Amino acid sequence: MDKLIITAALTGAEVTREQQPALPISPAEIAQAAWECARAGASIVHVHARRPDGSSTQDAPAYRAIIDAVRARCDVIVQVSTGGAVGMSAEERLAPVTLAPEMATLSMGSVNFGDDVFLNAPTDMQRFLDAMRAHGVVPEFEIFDAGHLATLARWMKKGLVAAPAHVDFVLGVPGAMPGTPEALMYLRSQLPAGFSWVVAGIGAAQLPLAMMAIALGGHVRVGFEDNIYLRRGVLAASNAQFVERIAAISRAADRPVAAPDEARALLGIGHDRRPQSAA
Ligand code: KMH
Ligand code: ZN
Repeated sequence: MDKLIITAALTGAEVTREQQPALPISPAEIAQAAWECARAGASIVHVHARRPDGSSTQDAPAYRAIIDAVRARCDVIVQVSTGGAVGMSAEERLAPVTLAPEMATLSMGSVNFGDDVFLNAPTDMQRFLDAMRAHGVVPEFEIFDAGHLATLARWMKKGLVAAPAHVDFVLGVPGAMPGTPEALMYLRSQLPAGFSWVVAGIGAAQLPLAMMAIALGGHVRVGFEDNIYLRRGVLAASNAQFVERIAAISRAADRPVAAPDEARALLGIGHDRRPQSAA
């Protein structure tokens, strides 16, 4: 089994300081959180940019400031969001990809998102993939629902994507696939050969699904974007607290945790992963 890659989703687009007082917002706060998480065993940080007032932005300079601040503190892989916040245009959401980060998320379809709709039109998704390829960015395909994995399979048939590639099962968003063991097992059963996967369980689903991933050979995403509570009714003090817990469970299960360069090797960062037909 590969070493465990832990992703820390530090900020997200929706969580507020009112809900989670330790939420990192400024580039310096995000860099501090990234450093703490890296020290605790994270090899990837998934980042969203915020304006000083806490509102979400996909502006390239805001992401530039975050990437530079993180780079100055540690060697963790910086994965930018192209999901942004609900209601943003594809144009807006694409901006951080122009900075050629090591990784970016690519949502594989539309889904209800609480009371909102997270819209991902097929033509926009294709545009995101093209932009990532053009800038040498490794995509993490975000799977919120079973149909999203079917879309990825169609992309494979068309020659747009080939193994090895990496997906994130985001489970427990109200309106999408539930954060249950059965949902994870189904998605895993449908994963194309040669793909790696990470699970991001939302809210109370975070810990049980993470433990399943450790046992099954998947990878784990934790952090305030997905969950603000360490346990029922107890807010986490930091993103790193989640990472520490997962690293301890994984080591106890005899599965060592990947360092950033080991995660780069596992994810093909620094290698050309385009299918031959697209190279
Ligand atoms: N904020 C969500 C609507 C991503 O980062 O790629 C989308 C999201 C996914 O967070
Ligand atoms: Zn995100």
